[in-house]
Amino acid sequence: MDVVTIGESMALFTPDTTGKMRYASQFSRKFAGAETNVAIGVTRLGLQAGWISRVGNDELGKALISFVRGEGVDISQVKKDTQAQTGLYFKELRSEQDVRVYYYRAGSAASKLSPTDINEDYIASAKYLHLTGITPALSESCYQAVKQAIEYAKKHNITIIFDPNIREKLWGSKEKARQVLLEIAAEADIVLPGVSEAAYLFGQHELEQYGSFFLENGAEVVILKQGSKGASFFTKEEQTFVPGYPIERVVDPIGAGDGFAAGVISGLLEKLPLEKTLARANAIGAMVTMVNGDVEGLPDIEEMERFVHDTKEDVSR
Ligand code: KDG
Repeated sequence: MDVVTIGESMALFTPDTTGKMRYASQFSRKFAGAETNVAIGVTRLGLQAGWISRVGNDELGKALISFVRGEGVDISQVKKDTQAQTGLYFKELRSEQDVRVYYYRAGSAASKLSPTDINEDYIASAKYLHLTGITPALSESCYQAVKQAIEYAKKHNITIIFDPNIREKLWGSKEKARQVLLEIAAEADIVLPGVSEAAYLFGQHELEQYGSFFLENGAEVVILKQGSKGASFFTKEEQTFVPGYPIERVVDPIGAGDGFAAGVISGLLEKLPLEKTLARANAIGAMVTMVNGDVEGLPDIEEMERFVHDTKEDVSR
């Protein structure tokens, strides 16, 4: 296994029309969740990913497992819960600039994840453990499951990559969110915050300072995402900005950060230098925004290379 991830995936419903969702009567049903978005992203790039989770033993849970398995992700660590349901998530596209999400996931099967769901051998079989700040926000037992996974990863020298993915709707209090997210960031080797997430965790500062704060907090590599502008990486020795790929028409921005994370993981596993890794991550993040759905725009290697090549051609013409 190249990467193992832990978290909730949900059935995603999107109105077939743009505008206020209250007027929508036709919806498309897809599946999404930050961690499976990343697992699917790295699988499309030719790597092996595994997903640890729980789904309801219901129709949507069964369809969700089939979908993720169909994308080539290992689902051997996904349990079907007979006591709780698969969570739901609605994505309202009011306009291209105004996308809103609504969760129906409190008490879901995935929120019942606990340390007993984390198999030490499975974590030890991976090169990377991918974590997001969403999972510990779901419940106390999910937070404990994440801590258990970190303990196993440390024991077996598995690289931990952490995306804070702050979802205020899931955290009861900002203080609690900050405390838990900084605690996990301190355990991670690589952290992937967005600028607004860095500001949420450390207050308003210059971009360069965010790099230092996360390094001082314990990370070895900090990758600060700056949307379509690009991203910067910070290590103790170096800091570099890598420009992004501005997209003329963003169809759906949700999932771009997960595509970016998939690009980072695949670049690092291919031993690309950090600058090339970030260029790849920027390209994949941009490609995800061009398509409706969290995972539908994730490219394979050829598609990604064609996108990068064509974009460069456009610039030089
Ligand atoms: O990053 C995209 C995710 O936000 C989306 O797939 C839903 O996992 C999700 C969440 O918890 O917000």
